[in-house]
Amino acid sequence: MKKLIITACICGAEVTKDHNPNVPYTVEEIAREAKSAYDAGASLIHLHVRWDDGTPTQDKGRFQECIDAIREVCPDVIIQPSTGGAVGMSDLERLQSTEVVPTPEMATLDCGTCNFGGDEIFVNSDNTIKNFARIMKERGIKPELEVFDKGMIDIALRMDRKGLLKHPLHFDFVLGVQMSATVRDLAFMAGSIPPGSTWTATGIGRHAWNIAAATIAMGGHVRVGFEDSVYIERGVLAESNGQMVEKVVKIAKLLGREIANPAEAREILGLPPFKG
Ligand code: KMH
Ligand code: ZN
Repeated sequence: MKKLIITACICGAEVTKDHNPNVPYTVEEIAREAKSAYDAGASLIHLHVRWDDGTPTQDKGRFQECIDAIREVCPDVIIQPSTGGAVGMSDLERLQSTEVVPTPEMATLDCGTCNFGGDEIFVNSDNTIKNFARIMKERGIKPELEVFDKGMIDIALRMDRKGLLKHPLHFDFVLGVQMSATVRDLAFMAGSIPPGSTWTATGIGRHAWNIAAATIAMGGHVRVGFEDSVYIERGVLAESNGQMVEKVVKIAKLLGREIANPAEAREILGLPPFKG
């Protein structure tokens, strides 16, 4: 089995300090959380950014500041800006995170529209997805194909047939937002992608640890962090993203799976070696 890539989704766009006071907002807090995850074994940082008051933003300047600050303390980590942003943002706003310098190695590409709790709808029309995919391909950015239900795999594969994606494809299965966070659904997702693709999975909220354990056993890669869950165990708030990554490392060790460093993660994902 390939070594395990751990992605830390350190910030998100929806979770707040009211949920957990350790959720990062400022540039310093974001860099602190990235370093805690990196030191614990994360090779990839999935990045959203905020203004100091916690408001989510896709502002290019704010992304640049946060990425520069992360780079100072995590010299070789893979940084994957979100192009999902927060519900309700325009496509142009969302794409700003791909305009930083140097061009990101990866970015997320959300592959469909879904319910996002309460009255919220996360909108990704076919034309949005096509446009984002085309721009990422032109800029040499590897998309992480964000999948909230099986139909989104089918949409991604349609984009692939139009020549908008470069192989090997990399998927992220998000369980517990739209589709259920069950091992049955996880296995169905993992069995529905083309051979040679790589995949990461995350379980939202209390599902984080079951999905992490199943994913490690199945040979997938794991995402954890404040974006997806604020608890380290039932009723206990996590102190940091690093603490959550440490827990994944422990589960992986128990199951005999080694952890990938950033260079190994790049090789597994088919990314070119890091130039620095
Ligand atoms: N915040 C969600 C609306 C992504 O990063 O691409 C979208 C999201 C997915 O988090
Ligand atoms: Zn995200």
